Amino acid sequence: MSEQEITVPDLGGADEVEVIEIVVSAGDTVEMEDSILTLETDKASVELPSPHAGKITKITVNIGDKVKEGDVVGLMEVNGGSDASSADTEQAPAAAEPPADEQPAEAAPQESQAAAAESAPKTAGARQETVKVPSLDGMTDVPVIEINVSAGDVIEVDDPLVTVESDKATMEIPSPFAGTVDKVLVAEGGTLSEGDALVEMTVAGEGSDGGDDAPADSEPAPAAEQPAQVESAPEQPSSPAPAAPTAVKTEAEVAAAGTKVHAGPAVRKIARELGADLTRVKPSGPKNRILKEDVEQYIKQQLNQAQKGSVVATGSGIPGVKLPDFSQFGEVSREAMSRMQVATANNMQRSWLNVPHVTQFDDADITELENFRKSQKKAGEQKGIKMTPLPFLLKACARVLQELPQFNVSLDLERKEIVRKQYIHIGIAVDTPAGLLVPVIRDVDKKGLWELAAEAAELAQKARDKQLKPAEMQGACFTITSLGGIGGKAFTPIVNTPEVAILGVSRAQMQPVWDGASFQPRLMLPLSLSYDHRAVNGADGARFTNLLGELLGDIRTLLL
Ligand code: CAO
Repeated sequence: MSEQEITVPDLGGADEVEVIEIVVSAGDTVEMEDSILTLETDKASVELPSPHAGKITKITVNIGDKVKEGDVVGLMEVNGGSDASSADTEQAPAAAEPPADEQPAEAAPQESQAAAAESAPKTAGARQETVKVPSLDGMTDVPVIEINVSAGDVIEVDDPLVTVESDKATMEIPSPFAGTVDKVLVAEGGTLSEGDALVEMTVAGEGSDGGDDAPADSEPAPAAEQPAQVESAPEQPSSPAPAAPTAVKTEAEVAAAGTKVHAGPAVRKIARELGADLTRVKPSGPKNRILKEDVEQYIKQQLNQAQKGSVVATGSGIPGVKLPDFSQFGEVSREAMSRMQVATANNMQRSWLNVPHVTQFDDADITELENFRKSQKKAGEQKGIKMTPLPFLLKACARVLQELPQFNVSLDLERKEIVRKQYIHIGIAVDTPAGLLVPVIRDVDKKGLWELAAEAAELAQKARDKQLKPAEMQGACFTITSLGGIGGKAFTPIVNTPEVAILGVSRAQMQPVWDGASFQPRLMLPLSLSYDHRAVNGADGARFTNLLGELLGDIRTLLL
């Protein structure tokens, strides 16, 4: 054992930085690279890692202190005899060290071996991966505003690696693999574009999320292979089929969930380990940063609550639902919800709690539409495309969105702005064995009925085969959820926020309709339009279904 000073390393040009978080205290045992402090400059927060493995004997700074390169921030007893070997190893120029995999194991200093083994625990089939930036929707040089992981972190698939912020959105880039972070290749304040290397990691071997069948490159796996996002997936936006994970988590998702939290990587790591949702933790640090103590306090509260009774938390200050012990009523069994089910549940609840829903009901007379559709059966057989009522609904809704653009918006309440979309992409809810998914058909207004029929069928099949890519589930302005092939008279679909409206379609039925002289048998299609009453008023809701009814009633008007 020898006592060593812990000093502030090179601060990349910054003169003085503020201590905003002290992660350890005297008596704590730490590993090399474990966080000791978090320091904050004007531009970024950085962690001060432990230079050795050992025991902290003293921390000589306080939160709020200003420190500069070389300042002593604490003392520690270093494990093993002389620490010179590790210090030498660390300070040796990188080029002088052979790459780890070329270094003969027996020649490596003991401490290096231990550190390597610990920072990258290997299981059978473990492999090295460089995670690269996925598609940023065409954006390049997007500033990195937060690094969410550090070397040595053990992470799961979809854990956020970094947060980037463009003019338009804040996005978290999730990990496509489970495993151990070996090296973070980006810095806060830097910029990223698609394909840039983010993180080097050791990916867990067979039997884990990042098994050998994981994709060889580091692009996010197709949705079906990726567990759904629980927080922002997803989350792509929420209901009715929001469960699909996304390559990056958008600001809307993050903001909708209140997930824009300020916390250093060490605190995030603790929160992950303890299963604490940081969006629910009350910050007490400077600039609303969440400190380690805040996470501990939150966990204590949760435990107290749990001891008082099993309560399903709903968030938003709404009292939870207390579950009884069901076994007192009869035999029960329990099974874990899939990640997709959890994500769908969260997204439904998020939308239901955030969006004041109103549902407008109406019927459209599709007698002529149906005659025309049936007349196209032969043509469809020749083309190998099945023409269902859905393409007509897509085309008619695209027209209504053009005529009533107040439905083609999202609300940005943080900035008190309405985001008007100059494109018409429509999501279609698809019922799959794994749950609801919403693939998106782009530029519906520019496509013909056959093209829409083919694309809808292809996307629905991909959804059922778990082959949809995250990009194929993003960007919808509006959603259609058709239960027409299944049944029912009407329902109240949940808006797929941040969209502001969704059309539910039930089963068409022959009905006697009064034409002023007699009842006529007409095929009536029930429409259920749910909308966000903050963005759309009731009169517009009725105008939407009126116009949709007119267009579906005489599809020649779609040509005008
Ligand atoms: N009224 C009467 N019949 C209808 C109809 C309607 N509104 N809509 C479709 N049909 C008919 C079709 O014409 C087809 O009949 P035929 O086989 O005789 O031609 C049959 O129902 C089955 O259609 P489909 O389901 O294969 O095709 P689709 O284009 O209508 O729908 C899709 C595609 C993906 C929307 C649908 O398969 C699906 O998954 N729907 C469920 C969506 C869902 O679960 N939403 C709930 C979300 S809210 O919780």
